[in-house]
Amino acid sequence: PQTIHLKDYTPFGFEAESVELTFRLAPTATRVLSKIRFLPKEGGDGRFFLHGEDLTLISARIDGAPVTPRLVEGGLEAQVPAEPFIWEAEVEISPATNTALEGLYMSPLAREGEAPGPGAMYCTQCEAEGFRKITFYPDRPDVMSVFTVRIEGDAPVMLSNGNPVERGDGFAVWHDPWRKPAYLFALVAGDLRAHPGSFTTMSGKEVALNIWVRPGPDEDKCAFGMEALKRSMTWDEEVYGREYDLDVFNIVAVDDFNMGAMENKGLNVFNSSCVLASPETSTDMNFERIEAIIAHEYFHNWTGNRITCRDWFQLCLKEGLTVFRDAQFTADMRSAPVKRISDVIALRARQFREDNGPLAHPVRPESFVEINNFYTATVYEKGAELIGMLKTLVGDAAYAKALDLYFERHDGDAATIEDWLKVFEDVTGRDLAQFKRWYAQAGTPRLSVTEDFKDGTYTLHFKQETPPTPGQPHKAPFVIPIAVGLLNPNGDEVVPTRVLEMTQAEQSFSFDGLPSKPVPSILRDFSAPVILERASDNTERAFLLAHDTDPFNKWEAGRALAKDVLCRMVSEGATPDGAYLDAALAVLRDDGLDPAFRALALRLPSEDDIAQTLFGAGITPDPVEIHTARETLSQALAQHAADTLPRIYAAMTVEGPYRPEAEDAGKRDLQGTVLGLLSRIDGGAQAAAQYDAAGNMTQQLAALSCLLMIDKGEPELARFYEQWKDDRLVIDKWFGMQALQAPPARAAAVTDALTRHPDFDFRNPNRFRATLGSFAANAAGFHAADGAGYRLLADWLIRLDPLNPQTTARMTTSFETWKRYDADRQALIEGELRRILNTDGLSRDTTEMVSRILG
Ligand code: B3K
Ligand code: ZN
Repeated sequence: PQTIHLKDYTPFGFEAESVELTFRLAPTATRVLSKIRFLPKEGGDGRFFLHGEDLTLISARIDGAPVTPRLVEGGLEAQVPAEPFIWEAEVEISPATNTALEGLYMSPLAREGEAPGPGAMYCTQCEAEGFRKITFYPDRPDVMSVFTVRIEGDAPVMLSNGNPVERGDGFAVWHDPWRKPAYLFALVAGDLRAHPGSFTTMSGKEVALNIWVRPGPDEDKCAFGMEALKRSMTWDEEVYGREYDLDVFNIVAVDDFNMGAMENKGLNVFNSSCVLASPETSTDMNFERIEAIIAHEYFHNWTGNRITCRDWFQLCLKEGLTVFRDAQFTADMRSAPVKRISDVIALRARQFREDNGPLAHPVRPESFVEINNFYTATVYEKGAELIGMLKTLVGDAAYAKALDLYFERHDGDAATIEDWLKVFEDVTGRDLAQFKRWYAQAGTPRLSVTEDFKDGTYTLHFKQETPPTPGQPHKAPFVIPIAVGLLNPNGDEVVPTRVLEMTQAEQSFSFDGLPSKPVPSILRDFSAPVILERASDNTERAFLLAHDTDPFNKWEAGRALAKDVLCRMVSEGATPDGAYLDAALAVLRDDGLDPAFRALALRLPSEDDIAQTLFGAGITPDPVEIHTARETLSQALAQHAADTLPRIYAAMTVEGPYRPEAEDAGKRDLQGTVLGLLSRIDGGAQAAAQYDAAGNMTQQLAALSCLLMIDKGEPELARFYEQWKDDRLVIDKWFGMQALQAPPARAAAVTDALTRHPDFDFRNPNRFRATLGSFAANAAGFHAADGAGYRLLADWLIRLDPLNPQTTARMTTSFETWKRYDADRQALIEGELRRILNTDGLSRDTTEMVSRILG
């Protein structure tokens, strides 16, 4: 397979002035007619190449005269005039047999060899390079055009981008006035029902909003998504001054989808798990995630659609910025500290893991084989961290000005990271050359710090070092904003938060006029995505947990304490540390703290996090020992807090009807945490009672999870299935929790049995991820010493790859940490990776991923 390089970028030689598409829908023989007006560009090389994949070319014409283009690898070439011309083509495609869920496909997927069911809908996914599976086209984001789409078929609802123009018997016509790249194209057709809404924009324009679902129970699960959409629209007007720009905004829920959702212009397509919600079937976490994803896709209308990317190397231009914006939105809607802490937990779990393994790559990669493999935590989440650092460095006012300038200067453009940084340079007069290294150098910087105190002056000495990553042995220093505050020994803040700007490999910062040696609170609000290394002890950590005024660092102190205790339990056979148990109990009892914060502070670091930390400290982690240590510490905390648990459990009861709001959700979260501890001492009595009484999915699932945790819950699992067997999103949870929570020694067998369940359709990405993805997240089970876990996952990846390369490739990342483990486990994993790689006809997607993981 061919490697594409950023440095090879060249513009396309033609302008695509307008695109007219006609779809004649038929499950296995859809005809797509295209009519495109191309203008040769000044200085272009005249080479006319159109991408195309899995297309049957029926006919082609240039200016009305039939032509026979040359079919080449990945597309076609034709001789074209030096003047503007009209290209026409007719192709045939087969949506009903498209299991890759890229291009035009049908959902639910038809059983093999059968026709799609009567409820099946047509649906598209084009980002990144799926449009070339629909028709021949210059399928690259810098080719933007105005699309008119005519859909012919018998579906009651037929949608595309933009505004509706005409609707008649058996056809619908849509026109999108905004120039857009092909990856934002979308078409949906089927028997769908709308949950309608409307929004009046800041300039008084009415926008018709719809969430489209299949007829039936889903119709009652749209209200929350609709409200979240309206709140997103208001927020983007108020905070970024961005107004919506079409007469309609449509969202469609689809069951078969490779990711969360897609921001197609005016026609967002959502994985049904990321838009449908009801109190009975969705957890608080589901509600929060749905709200965030709806906001994210909506925000893309300006950061992604109105201003798009020049090429796919610039992906973080739209994704990092849009993740940053949706995080700001969630912080405003809910609790800012809780959102920040949750995001950092996720960043460390996914991005630090990626950045410290064989798949490490810069936020702006320099080469790829398959771009779908680069929709990563690094591009998205680290990309968002870079925006946050930039905002910290230039300040809020300059950030706002720079964004205004960005929208003004680049509206309608396919832009680059250089364009993005330039608006900040122009607004602030700052040189951002060093900052740009964050986009180019991979790896998580280690920031170590030592201190001294003399004559009232307190000095922090920082040193930064970024380990080598694939293809990048040496790194130049980054500019790192380090937010610092100082506390005196009584716990009062003596120096409020100040941002230190570190630019050198080693650098010191002093604070004078201090009566006594302070306790530093460093990297407040997690002001940079680095690993902070500082010799500290558990007394100081407990002190910060009790006194730090920065909520993030307050939580961080508790987490560092727990991690230190767990690591010593694993590596030195230490027993649960009293300092930790006392500190945790104090947090639990502190009614002055937000319940959601208390829940976060009581959650132990994940097993994977501990494995990563041990490995970083030069210790080979044993997943089973880590699991045991974590269980032991939880058990000790349960006993230590035994007298307090019933009181807190009762105090966190939420009265009245279910509301997904942060305040109620926080109480339920803490109550669930307490229930977990209680279950370790009451044999599951309270959890069983909660299960029976639960009136919402949050509490029902929390209770079931507590029972599974203590290896009980067999009857509840059966009842759960009976109750929910007709709701596929709830049944995903049923599959997921069994695979995730199975005791390590039985996890592979339990998961294997789940894959034989009649409801396991491995071609549905949600079900596949719920089962195999959850299993791989069951660290001790997945890493069972006999290798059964590795084999099970590899078997299923090999089976899924020919049908759905994208989801297969994504899930190979379960193996990305293999070099952390002992020689036996490494050999077992390497064996499975090689078995996957040697599979005949392995997709380009999976080949690239497995090769990179093997290194
Ligand atoms: N832009 C899409 C992701 C497309 C993934 C293609 N493999 C969703 C999002 O980030 O909003
Ligand atoms: Zn996005």
